[in-house]
Amino acid sequence: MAAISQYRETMKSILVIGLGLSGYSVVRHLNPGAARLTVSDTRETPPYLSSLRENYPDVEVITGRIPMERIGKYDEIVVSPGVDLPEPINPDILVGDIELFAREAAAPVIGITGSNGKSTVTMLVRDMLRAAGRKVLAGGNIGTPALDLLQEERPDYYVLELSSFQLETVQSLNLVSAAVLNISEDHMDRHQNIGAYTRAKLRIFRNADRAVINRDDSNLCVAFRSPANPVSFGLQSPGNDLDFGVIKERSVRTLVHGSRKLIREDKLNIRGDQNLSNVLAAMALVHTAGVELDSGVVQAAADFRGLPHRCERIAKSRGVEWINDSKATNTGATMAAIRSMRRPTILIAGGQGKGADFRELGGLIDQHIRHAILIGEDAARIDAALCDKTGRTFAGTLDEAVAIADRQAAQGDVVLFSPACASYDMFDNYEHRGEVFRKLVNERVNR
Ligand code: UMA
Ligand code: ADP
Repeated sequence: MAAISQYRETMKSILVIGLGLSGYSVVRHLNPGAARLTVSDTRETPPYLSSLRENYPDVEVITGRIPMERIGKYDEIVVSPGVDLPEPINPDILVGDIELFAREAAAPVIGITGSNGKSTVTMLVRDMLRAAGRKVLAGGNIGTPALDLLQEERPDYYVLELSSFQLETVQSLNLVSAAVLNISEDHMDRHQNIGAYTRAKLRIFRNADRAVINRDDSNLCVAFRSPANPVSFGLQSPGNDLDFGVIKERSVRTLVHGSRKLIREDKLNIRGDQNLSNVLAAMALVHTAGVELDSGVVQAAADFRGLPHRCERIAKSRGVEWINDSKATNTGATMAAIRSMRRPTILIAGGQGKGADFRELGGLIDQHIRHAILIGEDAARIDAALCDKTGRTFAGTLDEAVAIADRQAAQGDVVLFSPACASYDMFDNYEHRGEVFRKLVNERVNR
């Protein structure tokens, strides 16, 4: 007995903050037999509480605010992404799940961050590498916690979607190829300002072998100073043989790597300039990770059909197209969606604005939107960003918004549901919001 308690005394003591997907994956990874674990969560009933109690009854759980004096007692603190710490914690002992992953990953890792397009590019890269015959595991912010990937057989490549929150606490991540797709305001309720948010994103290039950067994004100029031998992508001709871009010949756009033509825009299944950028970024990542862009790999990009809730066409009825872009949880995504619409558009937007500045989006709505239907907690803030003559209606529920859109829409119009906001005021998450929209639209158009 004495030996066991002595052993426990010498075990590292670790505090895991947050008991959602990441926190629970950290517990599984750290294996409570090998470390003294405490898990804390400010929520009274965090998502994995009952699983933890059932599978790891010896792990101490603290719900509600953890007393600050206790925090100093741990050897290491593993914080879940997005958790607002009550006080700054010594950065030498503060890590996240991605840092733990980086310490153990035994295959090359490709990393993707940016304000928008991360999931799309992560899936494109996965599909392209698989088409090249490589074994690939993808995860991270996209939904499968990175640490869960370590439970599987070692792949040829890991592909990680990384959020600004996850990047804040990485030290030893050494990516074979890393991309920042774009920077526009997001999570302003959590980051001090856009500068702090950008700096968190740019941490992806620390120790990276190669950097992939969007040269169309003026917020990313500073990234070109990365020591990781940058390769750029953008929607104009690349102008050299290293970079990726687009050339236009007799009004047909073609994606190119230097002077090599890769594929025509009209051969791609996913549409809009934002997706052209995404495909170019994915190609640059695959190439810089050392995989040849042969015809099979390029075809995999062309075959990619896009993910649900991202400018997804869900119905066409009486000449009106309905588009579900529920994943647009910030203004940048909604602006990209509006710009990609080729027909008169009715927009449904609103939700929780996360402290965003809606002025630029407001200007674009004034220019391009036939009628705006505003929902959710921050509807009035979007309304305030519109000029007086832009038609708009407030709706109390999504059901009401869909009914108004149906009345407003004429043949040849598009109804675009692109909220520019988080969903938590009215829904469980963006997927729930998108599924509710899909159901409401189907009920309406199939009547
Ligand atoms: N929270 C508290 N108190 C706590 C712990 C959490 O209030 O003690 C709140 C915080 O606002 C926190 C939120 O709950 O941000 C979610 O925390 P969680 O521990 O439940 O989150 P996980 O289930 O671990 O999910 C996280 C990512 N969530 C966030 O970064 C907010 C998931 O990304 C990711 O898929 C998952 O890890 C696996 O890696 C989601 C997301 O919304 C999709 N990401 C943001 C985005 O894409 O914009 C960054
Ligand atoms: P993320 O994982 O960064 O949230 P997604 O691929 O899930 O990115 O797309 C989220 C939202 O951003 C969707 O509304 C989608 O239409 C939009 N989007 C996708 N790619 C881009 C891009 N390159 N620029 C701006 N918006 C984009």
